[in-house]
Amino acid sequence: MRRTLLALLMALGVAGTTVPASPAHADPVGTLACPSIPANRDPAVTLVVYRVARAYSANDKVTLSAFEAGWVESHMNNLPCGDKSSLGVFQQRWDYGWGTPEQIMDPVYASTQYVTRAIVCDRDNPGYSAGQVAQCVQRSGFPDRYDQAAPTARAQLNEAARTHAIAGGSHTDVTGDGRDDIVTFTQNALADVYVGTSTGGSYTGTSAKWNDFFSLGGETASTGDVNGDGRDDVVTFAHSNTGDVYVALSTGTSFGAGLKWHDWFAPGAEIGAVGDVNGDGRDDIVAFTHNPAGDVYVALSTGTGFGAGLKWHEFFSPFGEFPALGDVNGDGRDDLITFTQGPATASDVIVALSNGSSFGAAQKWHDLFAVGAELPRVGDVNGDGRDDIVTFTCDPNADVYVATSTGTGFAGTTVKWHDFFCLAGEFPYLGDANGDGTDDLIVFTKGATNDVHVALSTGTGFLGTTRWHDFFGLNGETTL
Ligand SMILES: [Ca+2]
Ligand SMILES: [Ca+2]
Ligand SMILES: [Ca+2]
Ligand SMILES: [Ca+2]
Repeated sequence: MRRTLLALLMALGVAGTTVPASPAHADPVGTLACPSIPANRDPAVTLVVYRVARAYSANDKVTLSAFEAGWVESHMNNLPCGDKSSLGVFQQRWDYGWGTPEQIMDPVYASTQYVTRAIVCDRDNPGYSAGQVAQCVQRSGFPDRYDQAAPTARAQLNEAARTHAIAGGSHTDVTGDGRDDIVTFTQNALADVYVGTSTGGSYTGTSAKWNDFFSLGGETASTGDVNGDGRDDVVTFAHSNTGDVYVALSTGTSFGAGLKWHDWFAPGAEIGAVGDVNGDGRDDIVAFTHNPAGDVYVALSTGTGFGAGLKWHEFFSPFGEFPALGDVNGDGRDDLITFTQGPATASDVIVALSNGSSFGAAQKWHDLFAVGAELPRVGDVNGDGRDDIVTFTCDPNADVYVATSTGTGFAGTTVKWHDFFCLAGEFPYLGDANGDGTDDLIVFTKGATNDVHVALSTGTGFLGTTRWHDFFGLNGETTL
């Protein structure tokens, strides 16, 4: 995409990397009118817009305004063309100071330009509607179109938020002492990574920065032991135009420099995940295309990089489902799990077991779990070596349900293991916080308090909730 655009501009006599301070004349060269605009959104673009807005802590109105503007300008597509010199999802003009054509064609850059300006517009004009904020940034000749797009924009915002929330679980023992720690990625312009290390009864370290430039807005940040030294490392999927995957290895007290371990994996709106699918002790990367094709690709870790991406399954976790990885049968290899997340009549949990070189046939392991908007997670809560499934309602009931793996299915329907954990807006996760071999509940409250609460597993339930950290994982950060 980038090279094509640049070549076109060069052919038209424009140096793609040189931006004049002001338009050379009324009808600048380098214009490519769009023959047509796609009828529907590109989910890769909506996800980036959502993630960038979130990383900058944009409020709901500003985020909605970005979806209204993107829908009106491009139907949420990264257009390499437009009216006059307009380009990209927001149809920004390189000859009016929005950046170089290459920058504008990077959806992360374009979204950052939009969002940072919209935040200022909203702050200066608190009475504005979302559409008026969009107009304040876009300065369109058709100012009313943005608010008219509100219903479409809201639906796409909700869809992107849902996709963004797919994080089934990953190991976070970055010090390698057997206790899972907590990690937060700011994913804003600073792109810092902070760690709170478990003492077994609390997390220590406030502002303990382990890396100062890793995982930008729009990327998927995850964790796992990719080199098999017993310490969990950080991994980020760039998606976007590049499909790069970067790793920063844990030294036990910090994460080293970000290194590119793959240059084309989980591009666009694909879902990236980290787990050891061939059971060699090194975590690998998995990409769910998460589209109607539902393909699943794997790139195995060599200890210093990820090998070629190979298809390990033909149809698993299509769009709308919640994919995850976990060793559900306890053979040391991570398997595929998907939560269909329909209504109560269609909330199945499907598994495909790893044989070390591919994933087998899909099997239904539960037929009523993680209904609708619940947040499912995968982890070994009873310590038998097989990963179980946990779901958080994250609503005023704040219930936590568990179904434990038998090795051939998940047992237990509406079995509540905790009845007050994770409210709306909070982010739940699993990890063995005290290192006793059972995964415990962790929740990042964010909001005004930024607390981290833990409820330890007894193997048959979770104990009362206690605060393990009082300032970790702010709004907009990715916490694991
Ligand atoms: Ca490691
Ligand atoms: Ca492996
Ligand atoms: Ca397995
Ligand atoms: Ca535990």
